[in-house]
Amino acid sequence: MTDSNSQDGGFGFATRAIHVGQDPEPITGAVTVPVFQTSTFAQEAVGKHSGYEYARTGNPTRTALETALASMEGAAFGVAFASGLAAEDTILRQLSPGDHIVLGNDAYGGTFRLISKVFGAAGITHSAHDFSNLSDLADNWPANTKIVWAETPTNPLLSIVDIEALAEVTHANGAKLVIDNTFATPYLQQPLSLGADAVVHSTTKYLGGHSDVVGGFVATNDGDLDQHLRFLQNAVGAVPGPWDCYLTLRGAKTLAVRMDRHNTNAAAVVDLLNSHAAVSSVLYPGLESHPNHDIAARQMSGFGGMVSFRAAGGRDAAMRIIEKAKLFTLAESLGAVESLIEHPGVMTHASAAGSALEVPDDLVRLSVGIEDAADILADLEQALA
Ligand code: P1T
Repeated sequence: MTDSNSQDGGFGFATRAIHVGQDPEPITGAVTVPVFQTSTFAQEAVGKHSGYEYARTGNPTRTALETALASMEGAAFGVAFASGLAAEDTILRQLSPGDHIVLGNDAYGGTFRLISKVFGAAGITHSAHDFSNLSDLADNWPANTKIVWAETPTNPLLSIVDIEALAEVTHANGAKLVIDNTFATPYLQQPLSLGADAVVHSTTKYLGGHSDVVGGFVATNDGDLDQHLRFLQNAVGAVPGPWDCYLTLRGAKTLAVRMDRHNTNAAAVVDLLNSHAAVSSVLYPGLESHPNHDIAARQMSGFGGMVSFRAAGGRDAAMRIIEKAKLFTLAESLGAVESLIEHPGVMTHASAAGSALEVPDDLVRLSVGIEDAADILADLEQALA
C-alpha cells in the first residue's frame, strides 16, 4: 500500500506531492482524498475485507498521506505517527538494554529528553558528538552503538551535518543512520539518497505547514525496518487520526511553493540581521561564513526558512527583541505560513539545560514565514531598534 515508487510515474516533486497516493475516490469521484472518519470497516465474510479492518491498523486517509510523503522523500516505504516524537519513539523501540545511541550535540530538546530520560531509564545509553568532526567520532566510536541520530540543519543552531560522510562512518561501524529532516524538508534535502537508513519528520512543521496539526513520519527503503515500524505502529498505536492525516496531506501539497518563499524571505531576514548592530552573530547555512556552508550547498537545494541569531546585548537584549516583535508571534513550533519567534533556552530546549546540548541564553530563533518580506523586515527592524 505504501510502496510509492511504482506510482511515481517519473513526475517531479511538486506533481508527486499533489498526485501520488491521491487518485480520485473510486465510488464518488471525489478529487480530494476523503476523511475516512471511521474506527472500523465492514467485512464481507470473516477475514474477507477491503484491505482495511480496524483504523489503528490502517485507514485510507492515512494510506494516502503515507504514500504521498514516502514519494516526496524518494522512499519505498513510509509510516505516519501521531507526532514527531511518536515517530522517533517507534524507531528507537528497535533498541534493547545495553545498546547505545550516538546523538549530535545540537538537536530538538524533546528528542534529547526522549533519548536521555525515557530510553535512558530503559537501559539504552547515549552520547552527544560534534558531527562536524567525524574523524574524532570514528576514532572514539562508542561500543554497542546501534543508531546514529542527526538533525541537519540542527534545531536551533542551524549546524550542518555531512549526511554522506556520516552514513559512511555509521555503516563502517555496523550501525544505522537516522536523519531528522524536519528543518530541511524533502523539497530541499533527501537524506535516503545520501545514505541514511531512515528519515524522520515532525510533520507538525513544514510538511503540514499551517500550525493546525501535530504529526510525525518515518521514511525508509529498508523493507525489514518498514515491517518492524508497521508492526509497532499497530502494536503500540501512536497513530494519527484521519482528520490529522487529511490536514497534513493538504498542507504537503503546497510544500514546494511554500519552501521557495520561505527560502527567499529567510535570505532577506539574514541580510538584515547580518548588518545589524543589535546582532552579534547570525546562524544560517546559506551564509558563506557558515562553517559548513559548502556541505549545505552540496546536499540541499535551498537553505530553508529557519534563522537563529545571538543578541549583541546578551540574554536580556534577546528577551527584549522577542517581546517587541509583533508580526512574529511568540510561540514554540516552526515551519508554518506565519512567522514565529522564540527563546530556545527557556522554551523549546529547556530540557537540554546542563547537558552537552545546552543552547546559549542570548539565542533567538526565527521561523520565517511566507508573509510579505517587507512586513517581516519592518517588524524585525522595530524589534531590534
Ligand atoms: O512536536 P512533534 O511533532 O512531536 O515533533 C518533535 C520534533 C522533532 N524533530 C524536530 C527537529 C523538531 O523541531 C521537533 C519539534 N520541535 C518544536 C516543537 C520546536 O519548536 O522546535
